[in-house]
Amino acid sequence: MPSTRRQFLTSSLIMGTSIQSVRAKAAPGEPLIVSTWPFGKAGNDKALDTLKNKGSLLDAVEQGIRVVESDEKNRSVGITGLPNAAGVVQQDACIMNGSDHNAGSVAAIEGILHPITAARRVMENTPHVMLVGDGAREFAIREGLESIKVDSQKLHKEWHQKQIQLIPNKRPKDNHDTVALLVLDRKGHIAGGCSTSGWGGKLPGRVGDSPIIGSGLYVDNEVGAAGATGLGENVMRYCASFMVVDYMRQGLHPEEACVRTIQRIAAIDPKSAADLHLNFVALDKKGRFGAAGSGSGFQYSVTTPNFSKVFEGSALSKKDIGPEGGNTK
Ligand code: SD4
Repeated sequence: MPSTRRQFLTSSLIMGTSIQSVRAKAAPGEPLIVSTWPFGKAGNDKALDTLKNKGSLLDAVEQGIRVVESDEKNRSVGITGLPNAAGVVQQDACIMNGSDHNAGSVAAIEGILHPITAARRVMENTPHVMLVGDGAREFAIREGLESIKVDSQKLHKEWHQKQIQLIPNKRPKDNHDTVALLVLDRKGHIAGGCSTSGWGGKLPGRVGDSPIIGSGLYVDNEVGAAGATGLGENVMRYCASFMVVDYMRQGLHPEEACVRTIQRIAAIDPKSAADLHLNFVALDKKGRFGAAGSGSGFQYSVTTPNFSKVFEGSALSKKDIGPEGGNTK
């Protein structure tokens, strides 16, 4: 696509579909919390309360995500999340701190109630960034984190398998969703985290984008932060959250950075727009925020001391992305 058309498309998307978020921003010096999906809002509110009660930036991220992980009605985050093809819930989570670029993550962890806390402990109590599988579970238990016997999950195997099956080309519509939660504090420092049970029906051992720094989450204290939800395979192959932050570094508004990232991926990827399943949220150092999805219906939650509400992200249709869902170059 010629760059003028691309520019027009980007600006018309921003002006047309998500004007609220483009105009809105946090007041200077006020905290800002942005998370994926309407279910992130309860997490945002908790994160804001944590900051108000003198919790640290990382406390705000962790406590906010714990609220979403604790919601027993949530079928995509926490221990009640979607199982893999063997009927077992394997969770992924990460946390990243902008000021020192520290990060921690756990992947394919089983039976731990708060993977976000496990990720934070990896960051703070080990020399590593990422622990996976049994090693991650054993570490979390040694750290004293709440756990259930993995066998008790397997008891629910039948129930879980009725909920979801591994049918690669016919994925049920609502078989996924990650909470990615980003926080900008009063001092202008930024941190973020992610937690998910991942793509429902995934192969046992499959790890998605959410615990991978730069893919499901990226934080740069000089610029902003971004988080992803959607089909992790399409996020990981592009380090997509890093890409969103990089567009913001070049001066783009967070919403525009999310749109550009989807367009860039769609230009390379042969899949149709609808099959990309890409959604991003972002905030920048100036207190601006935004989001975009490769299809319609991506909602996200934004909280400041003045408001806490759900916004619509810019929706890129097949037409917006280009013929065959790609090749907009
Ligand atoms: C994954 N990105 O495991 C996660 C799942 C998700 O919306 O966010 N779905 O691929």
